[in-house]
Amino acid sequence: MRIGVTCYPTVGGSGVVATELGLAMARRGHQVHFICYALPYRLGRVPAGVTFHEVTFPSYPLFQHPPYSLALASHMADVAAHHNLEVLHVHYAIPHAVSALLAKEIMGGGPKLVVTLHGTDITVVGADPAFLPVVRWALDRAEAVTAVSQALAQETREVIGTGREILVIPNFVDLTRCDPTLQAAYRKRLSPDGAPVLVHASNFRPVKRVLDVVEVFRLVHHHTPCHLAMIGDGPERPAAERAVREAGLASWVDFLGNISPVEGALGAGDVFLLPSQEESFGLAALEAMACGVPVVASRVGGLPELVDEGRGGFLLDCGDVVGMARKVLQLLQSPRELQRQKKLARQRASLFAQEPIVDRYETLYRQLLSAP
Ligand code: GMT
Repeated sequence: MRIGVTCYPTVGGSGVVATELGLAMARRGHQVHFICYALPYRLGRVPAGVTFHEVTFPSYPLFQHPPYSLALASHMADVAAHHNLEVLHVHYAIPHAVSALLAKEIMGGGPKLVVTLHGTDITVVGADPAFLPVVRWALDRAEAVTAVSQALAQETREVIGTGREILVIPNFVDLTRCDPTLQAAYRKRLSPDGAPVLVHASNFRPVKRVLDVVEVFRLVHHHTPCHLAMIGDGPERPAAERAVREAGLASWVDFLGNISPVEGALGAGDVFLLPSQEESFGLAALEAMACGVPVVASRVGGLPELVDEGRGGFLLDCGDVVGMARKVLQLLQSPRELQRQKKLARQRASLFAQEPIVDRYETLYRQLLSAP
């Protein structure tokens, strides 16, 4: 098949899923064309079967807000026509789904459109009256809409008010990305004294509640010496750094920024913390579990579909930092139980292994192409 893919190329779960899916399709012999404003960060060296098309647009003094959606639509139409694309798969509805529909209109048909919803494109941005009508319009017209969890599909029906079919295809993980040598190197760096390591990874946006991460860590550290690795970057990082300093814990915490590959530091942890306010799926938690790191997270969105309570992960109410700290302490204070949970985390993650889930997208593409 000839497949176009559009996603945000920045560090983040939707871009990771889009890129890994596109790469997996290319390994299966399909022609994959990424159409984005920059090279997706997971793409690295562009392999055989994959082509990257950069969306560029001129600046003009009149454009206080550059009309990226229009440039993207033009680019999509051009690439789709020139490479005879059969499927255009866009990740994150805004503005990609709308640009894709415009491209199809320009072409008078064009490729079948698949829109994958990732979370905040519905729950935060899509729900905003500034975008809601255009998101509903686009979802109702795409040939297929998928969501990364049942919770997100349900929320889409409620928030967007669409009655259309939404296929749930969970996110996946490549279990072979874990690298024990790299993990051991990170472990030495993060914990030279051998004390346990808590780890968090996110885009440090307000919904991730990184201050809760720091507070859970502070409470745990009060009872037992331990380290904290903070992976990622974003608007809440300065506040988190300040909180760590004010708690007098700076020498116990490493802010690692956006590192690649992420699995080295993730896998060096004993417990992964994800106290988010919203999480349609929680890809970072799945990546941690795949490296054998049990998760303590909030019971929100799609996390209960990923975390099997008590078997490699634990869910608490959002904001319950005391409960989260208690859970982490229980794990750290019982080395045998911690080892058992590490094994269970890896087992649970294997249910989200890449290839069977890529099969489901491939089947969807084929069904769309064989439909009249
Ligand atoms: O948090 C965001 O807005 C970023 C977004 C993304 O582009 O990575 O994250 C969402 O998509 C991920 C991949 O499907 C999910 O694992 C995250 O749970 C989801 N984030 C939220 O729902 C807050």
